[in-house]
Amino acid sequence: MMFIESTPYPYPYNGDFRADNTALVIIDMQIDFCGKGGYVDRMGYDLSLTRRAIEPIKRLLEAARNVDGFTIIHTREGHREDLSDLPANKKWRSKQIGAEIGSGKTGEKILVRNEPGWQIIDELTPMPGEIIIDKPGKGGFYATDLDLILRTKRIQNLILTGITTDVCVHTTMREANDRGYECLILEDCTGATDYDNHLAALKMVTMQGGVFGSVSNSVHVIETLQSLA
Ligand code: C5J
Repeated sequence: MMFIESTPYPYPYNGDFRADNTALVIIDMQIDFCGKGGYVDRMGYDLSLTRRAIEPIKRLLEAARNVDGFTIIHTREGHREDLSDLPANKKWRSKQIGAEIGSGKTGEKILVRNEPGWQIIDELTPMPGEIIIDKPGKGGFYATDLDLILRTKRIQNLILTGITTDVCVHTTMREANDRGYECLILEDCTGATDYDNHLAALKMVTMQGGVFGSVSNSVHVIETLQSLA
Protein backbone atom coordinates (compact mmCIF):
# COMPACT_ATOMS: atom_id res chain seq x y z
CA MET A 1 0.00 0.00 0.00
CA MET A 2 1.26 3.46 -0.86
CA PHE A 3 -0.35 6.80 -0.07
CA ILE A 4 0.47 10.42 -0.91
CA GLU A 5 -0.15 13.06 1.78
CA SER A 6 -3.13 15.08 0.59
CA THR A 7 -6.37 16.79 1.65
CA PRO A 8 -9.03 15.70 2.58
CA TYR A 9 -7.75 12.10 2.47
CA PRO A 10 -4.45 10.31 1.78
CA TYR A 11 -4.33 9.52 -1.94
CA PRO A 12 -5.27 7.18 -3.53
CA TYR A 13 -8.26 6.14 -1.46
CA ASN A 14 -7.28 2.44 -1.66
CA GLY A 15 -3.48 2.81 -1.37
CA ASP A 16 -3.06 1.19 -4.80
CA PHE A 17 -0.47 3.61 -6.22
CA ARG A 18 1.85 1.97 -8.74
CA ALA A 19 3.92 3.12 -11.69
CA ASP A 20 1.78 1.08 -14.07
CA ASN A 21 -1.67 2.22 -12.88
CA THR A 22 -1.01 5.95 -12.56
CA ALA A 23 -0.64 8.80 -15.07
CA LEU A 24 0.66 12.33 -14.76
CA VAL A 25 -1.63 14.59 -16.79
CA ILE A 26 -0.24 17.99 -17.78
CA ILE A 27 -3.04 20.18 -19.06
CA ASP A 28 -2.66 22.92 -21.67
CA MET A 29 0.79 24.26 -20.77
CA GLN A 30 0.67 26.17 -24.07
CA ILE A 31 1.90 29.62 -25.04
CA ASP A 32 -1.77 30.62 -25.42
CA PHE A 33 -2.27 30.14 -21.68
CA CYS A 34 1.02 31.28 -20.19
CA GLY A 35 3.13 32.97 -22.87
CA LYS A 36 3.52 36.54 -24.14
CA GLY A 37 1.08 37.38 -26.94
CA GLY A 38 -1.06 34.27 -26.26
CA TYR A 39 -4.77 34.04 -25.51
CA VAL A 40 -4.52 34.76 -21.76
CA ASP A 41 -2.11 37.64 -22.35
CA ARG A 42 -4.35 39.13 -25.03
CA MET A 43 -7.34 38.96 -22.68
CA GLY A 44 -5.31 41.16 -20.32
CA TYR A 45 -4.82 38.73 -17.45
CA ASP A 46 -1.71 38.55 -15.28
CA LEU A 47 0.56 35.89 -16.80
CA SER A 48 2.42 35.31 -13.54
CA LEU A 49 -0.72 33.58 -12.21
CA THR A 50 -0.59 30.85 -14.85
CA ARG A 51 3.22 30.79 -15.15
CA ARG A 52 3.54 29.92 -11.44
CA ALA A 53 2.92 26.28 -12.38
CA ILE A 54 5.85 25.95 -14.80
CA GLU A 55 8.78 25.28 -12.42
CA PRO A 56 6.91 22.86 -10.10
CA ILE A 57 5.59 20.91 -13.11
CA LYS A 58 9.10 20.80 -14.58
CA ARG A 59 10.47 19.20 -11.40
CA LEU A 60 7.56 16.77 -11.22
CA LEU A 61 7.91 15.83 -14.88
CA GLU A 62 11.59 15.06 -14.36
CA ALA A 63 10.72 12.80 -11.41
CA ALA A 64 7.99 11.02 -13.42
CA ARG A 65 10.36 10.49 -16.36
CA ASN A 66 12.74 8.70 -13.97
CA VAL A 67 10.12 6.09 -13.06
CA ASP A 68 10.08 3.13 -15.45
CA GLY A 69 6.68 2.55 -17.05
CA PHE A 70 5.08 5.72 -15.70
CA THR A 71 2.53 7.23 -18.10
CA ILE A 72 2.85 10.92 -18.96
CA ILE A 73 0.08 12.70 -20.82
CA HIS A 74 0.07 16.25 -22.19
CA THR A 75 -3.07 17.98 -23.46
CA ARG A 76 -3.47 20.91 -25.84
CA GLU A 77 -6.60 22.98 -26.31
CA GLY A 78 -7.02 24.06 -29.92
CA HIS A 79 -9.16 24.02 -33.02
CA ARG A 80 -8.79 22.80 -36.57
CA GLU A 81 -7.41 25.32 -39.03
CA ASP A 82 -10.81 25.55 -40.79
CA LEU A 83 -12.46 26.16 -37.37
CA SER A 84 -15.04 23.46 -38.13
CA ASP A 85 -14.82 22.31 -34.48
CA LEU A 86 -15.12 25.81 -32.97
CA PRO A 87 -18.59 26.43 -31.52
CA ALA A 88 -20.03 29.81 -32.57
CA ASN A 89 -20.61 30.87 -28.95
CA LYS A 90 -17.00 30.14 -27.97
CA LYS A 91 -15.77 32.27 -30.87
CA TRP A 92 -18.26 35.06 -30.07
CA ARG A 93 -17.32 35.20 -26.38
CA SER A 94 -13.61 35.36 -27.13
CA LYS A 95 -14.27 38.27 -29.53
CA GLN A 96 -16.13 40.15 -26.76
CA ILE A 97 -13.01 40.10 -24.62
CA GLY A 98 -10.70 41.17 -27.47
CA ALA A 99 -8.98 37.84 -28.12
CA GLU A 100 -11.04 36.21 -30.87
CA ILE A 101 -10.20 32.55 -31.32
CA GLY A 102 -9.12 31.69 -34.86
CA SER A 103 -9.03 35.20 -36.30
CA GLY A 104 -6.03 37.11 -37.67
CA LYS A 105 -3.04 36.20 -39.81
CA THR A 106 -1.39 32.80 -39.91
CA GLY A 107 1.25 32.82 -37.18
CA GLU A 108 -0.89 34.94 -34.86
CA LYS A 109 -4.08 32.92 -34.55
CA ILE A 110 -5.33 32.10 -31.07
CA LEU A 111 -6.04 28.47 -30.09
CA VAL A 112 -5.60 27.07 -33.59
CA ARG A 113 -3.64 23.85 -34.06
CA ASN A 114 -0.07 24.24 -35.31
CA GLU A 115 -0.03 28.00 -34.70
CA PRO A 116 2.82 29.31 -32.48
CA GLY A 117 0.46 30.15 -29.58
CA TRP A 118 -0.94 26.63 -29.51
CA GLN A 119 2.47 25.00 -28.91
CA ILE A 120 3.40 23.59 -25.53
CA ILE A 121 6.00 25.87 -23.89
CA ASP A 122 9.67 24.94 -24.38
CA GLU A 123 10.19 24.19 -20.68
CA LEU A 124 7.68 21.32 -20.83
CA THR A 125 8.08 20.00 -24.38
CA PRO A 126 6.79 16.41 -24.55
CA MET A 127 9.41 13.70 -25.06
CA PRO A 128 9.00 10.91 -27.62
CA GLY A 129 6.72 8.24 -26.15
CA GLU A 130 4.67 10.66 -24.08
CA ILE A 131 1.01 10.88 -25.02
CA ILE A 132 -0.43 14.09 -26.44
CA ILE A 133 -4.18 14.66 -26.44
CA ASP A 134 -5.60 17.37 -28.68
CA LYS A 135 -8.91 18.60 -27.39
CA PRO A 136 -11.32 21.16 -28.84
CA GLY A 137 -12.99 21.87 -25.49
CA LYS A 138 -12.10 22.49 -21.89
CA GLY A 139 -12.31 18.87 -20.73
CA GLY A 140 -9.67 16.33 -21.72
CA PHE A 141 -12.27 13.60 -22.34
CA TYR A 142 -14.69 15.41 -24.64
CA ALA A 143 -14.14 14.53 -28.33
CA THR A 144 -10.79 12.82 -27.63
CA ASP A 145 -9.43 9.28 -27.20
CA LEU A 146 -8.17 9.92 -23.65
CA ASP A 147 -10.57 7.48 -21.95
CA LEU A 148 -9.75 4.72 -24.46
CA ILE A 149 -6.01 5.22 -23.89
CA LEU A 150 -6.34 5.18 -20.09
CA ARG A 151 -8.52 2.07 -20.10
CA THR A 152 -6.23 0.28 -22.54
CA LYS A 153 -3.28 1.02 -20.26
CA ARG A 154 -5.31 0.04 -17.16
CA ILE A 155 -4.69 3.42 -15.54
CA GLN A 156 -6.75 4.06 -12.39
CA ASN A 157 -5.01 7.07 -10.81
CA LEU A 158 -4.63 10.50 -12.41
CA ILE A 159 -2.35 13.24 -11.09
CA LEU A 160 -3.67 16.47 -12.56
CA THR A 161 -1.53 19.53 -13.22
CA GLY A 162 -1.56 22.45 -15.64
CA ILE A 163 -3.69 25.44 -16.42
CA THR A 164 -6.14 26.76 -15.72
CA THR A 165 -7.18 25.35 -12.33
CA ASP A 166 -10.79 26.52 -12.56
CA VAL A 167 -11.40 25.79 -16.24
CA CYS A 168 -9.56 23.02 -18.12
CA VAL A 169 -8.03 21.30 -15.10
CA HIS A 170 -11.31 21.29 -13.19
CA THR A 171 -13.38 20.22 -16.19
CA THR A 172 -10.98 17.34 -16.87
CA MET A 173 -10.97 16.35 -13.19
CA ARG A 174 -14.76 16.29 -13.06
CA GLU A 175 -14.98 14.28 -16.28
CA ALA A 176 -12.37 11.82 -14.95
CA ASN A 177 -14.06 11.51 -11.56
CA ASP A 178 -17.41 10.67 -13.17
CA ARG A 179 -15.66 7.94 -15.16
CA GLY A 180 -14.33 6.36 -11.95
CA TYR A 181 -10.71 7.57 -12.11
CA GLU A 182 -9.10 8.41 -8.77
CA CYS A 183 -7.87 12.01 -9.09
CA LEU A 184 -5.26 14.11 -7.33
CA ILE A 185 -4.85 17.83 -8.15
CA LEU A 186 -1.62 19.64 -7.23
CA GLU A 187 -1.96 23.15 -5.84
CA ASP A 188 1.52 24.36 -6.86
CA CYS A 189 1.37 22.78 -10.34
CA THR A 190 -1.82 24.62 -11.33
CA GLY A 191 -2.81 28.26 -11.80
CA ALA A 192 -5.82 30.32 -12.81
CA THR A 193 -6.34 33.76 -14.35
CA ASP A 194 -7.61 34.88 -10.94
CA TYR A 195 -5.92 33.74 -7.71
CA ASP A 196 -9.16 33.57 -5.72
CA ASN A 197 -10.64 31.32 -8.40
CA HIS A 198 -7.57 29.06 -8.12
CA LEU A 199 -8.11 28.75 -4.36
CA ALA A 200 -11.86 28.27 -4.75
CA ALA A 201 -11.35 25.53 -7.36
CA LEU A 202 -9.03 23.66 -5.00
CA LYS A 203 -11.42 24.08 -2.07
CA MET A 204 -14.30 22.67 -4.15
CA VAL A 205 -12.38 19.42 -4.58
CA THR A 206 -12.10 18.95 -0.81
CA MET A 207 -15.85 19.22 -0.06
CA GLN A 208 -18.03 16.19 0.67
CA GLY A 209 -15.03 14.12 1.75
CA GLY A 210 -13.27 14.81 -1.57
CA VAL A 211 -16.09 15.20 -4.08
CA PHE A 212 -13.74 15.10 -7.09
CA GLY A 213 -10.65 13.57 -5.44
CA SER A 214 -7.92 15.00 -3.25
CA VAL A 215 -5.46 17.97 -3.22
CA SER A 216 -1.69 17.78 -2.72
CA ASN A 217 1.51 19.39 -4.01
CA SER A 218 4.54 18.48 -6.11
CA VAL A 219 6.82 17.94 -3.09
CA HIS A 220 4.70 15.07 -1.77
CA VAL A 221 4.29 13.48 -5.21
CA ILE A 222 8.00 13.76 -6.06
CA GLU A 223 8.89 12.03 -2.76
CA THR A 224 6.56 9.16 -3.68
CA LEU A 225 7.86 8.95 -7.26
CA GLN A 226 11.44 8.84 -5.98
CA SER A 227 10.56 5.87 -3.81
CA LEU A 228 9.20 4.10 -6.94
CA ALA A 229 12.19 4.97 -9.15
C1 C5J B 1 -9.24 28.21 -20.71
C2 C5J B 1 -7.87 26.32 -20.13
N1 C5J B 1 -9.10 28.78 -19.52
N2 C5J B 1 -6.83 25.60 -20.59
N3 C5J B 1 -8.57 27.07 -21.03
O1 C5J B 1 -9.96 28.72 -21.54
O2 C5J B 1 -8.13 26.34 -18.94
